[in-house]
Amino acid sequence: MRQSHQLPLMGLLLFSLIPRQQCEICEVSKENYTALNPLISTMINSKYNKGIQAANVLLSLRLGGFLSQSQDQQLTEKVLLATRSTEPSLTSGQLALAILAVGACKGPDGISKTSSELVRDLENKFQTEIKNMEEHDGNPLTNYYQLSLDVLALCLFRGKYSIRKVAEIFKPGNKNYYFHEQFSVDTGAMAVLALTCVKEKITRRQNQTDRKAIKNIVNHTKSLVNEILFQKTENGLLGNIYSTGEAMQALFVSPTYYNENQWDCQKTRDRVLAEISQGAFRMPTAAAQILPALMGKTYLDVNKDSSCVYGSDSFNISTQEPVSVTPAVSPSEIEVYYSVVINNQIDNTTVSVPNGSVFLDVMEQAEKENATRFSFTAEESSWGPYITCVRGIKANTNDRTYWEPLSNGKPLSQGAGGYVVHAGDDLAVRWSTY
Ligand code: CBY
Repeated sequence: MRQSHQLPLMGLLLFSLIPRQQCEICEVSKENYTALNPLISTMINSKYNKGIQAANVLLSLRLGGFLSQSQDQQLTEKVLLATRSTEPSLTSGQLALAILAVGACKGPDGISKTSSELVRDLENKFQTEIKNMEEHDGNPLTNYYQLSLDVLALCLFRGKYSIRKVAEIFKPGNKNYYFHEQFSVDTGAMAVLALTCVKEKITRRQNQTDRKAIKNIVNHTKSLVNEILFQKTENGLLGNIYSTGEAMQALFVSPTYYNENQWDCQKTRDRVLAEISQGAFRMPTAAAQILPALMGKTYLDVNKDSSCVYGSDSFNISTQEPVSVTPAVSPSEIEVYYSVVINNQIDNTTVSVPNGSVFLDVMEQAEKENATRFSFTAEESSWGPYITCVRGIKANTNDRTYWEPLSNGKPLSQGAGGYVVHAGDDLAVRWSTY
């Protein structure tokens, strides 16, 4: 064959060799980076009183290459200090996130002594999660989102875990993927990322005995990808706006498990961009979880580069204020109804709060007026306050119980610290099982 004929053929061959993954990722183009400004300024300008909450943000900004060297140093120190000082009380997923964040961009060999000690601690915490499942009807200490983070961090940073156990516990259909029988897209997405990491690692090892585990893991991943796609909404979101970022990452890493016509990545991306401009991501964790996907990155890229790319001055963020769409608090007061619902017993009251108040303010006001009937405690989570106990009754993961906040009979789609109440709202916290 003459060379001129060979060239197009070679081109065709090369084209067919380009991994399909390339076609599925639809990151925001450089010209549109300004659309990401609100996310980045929200993350950089937050205070992070509890340093561990900066882990998600550090991970995200590092993956995107948005930090200057000094910003990187500051955030890393914050995360490390918080991790070291609170390590025994950290949940497994919090520790896993800290390891991912601190180890990001360093490469698996570049991790410091501190990080490898943290990896050992994570191995223990993961074991404790599994032991809890064995002793409490399959319920982990935390949840499958955190167990997935654990496996991901152990897989990326040379931690020890049993591949067989992973293949066994992450079986699709397991109750831990569901809350109220509804598939949790966040949880499924994180599991896909973890399982993909494990699969890639054992495939490279070419160990005969791992064959069966690989087969199981591939099948689990396929099912989870299908469940995620099943939660695609009319407007392009995967689950809801807060699960979409991580679900996009899950779909980026598993392009061979679905057809091109099953997911319109551009539509999803454009919807997310529209929501950014509406202020949906004014919580740093929300911003942190959406940013990597918009940059075409996934948590599996955490140790792909051997050094961090530091942001240049062209990305000037410090001058910008975080987007705030909270309505200006006017001095006027509004009245809302508030009840505590325990089985069939309802205890209600009417409270008056300043216009612009959030659900938690209502709970505090009710408690102030009657501490016996409306006492409660909340813990600060990376998504804001999480209600742990009302009238002395405590949420417990061993029996899948929790306090469910409702507005006009519907579960809140945001936490108690984020949901702004309206005059006449019928608010409640209900003792529930998920
Ligand atoms: N992170 C975690 O461990 C949390 C994992 C997560 C799947 C998480 C959502 C997803 C994420 N990206 O972080 C999660 N929620 C879980 C596991 C849970 C359960 C917590 C108990 C357990 N087993 O660990 C539970 C009880 C089912 C739950 N979430 C309850 C709630 C309600 C708040 C309850 C309370 N007592 O305060 C609430 C408000 C829903 C409701 N009305 O009952 C809720 N969650 C919401 C809305 C959310 C979203 C937050 C969105 C926002 N803008 O505030 C969420 C992102 C998240 C946090 N939950 Co849960 C899901 C979503 O909408 N996409 C790891 C750790 C290291 O940070």
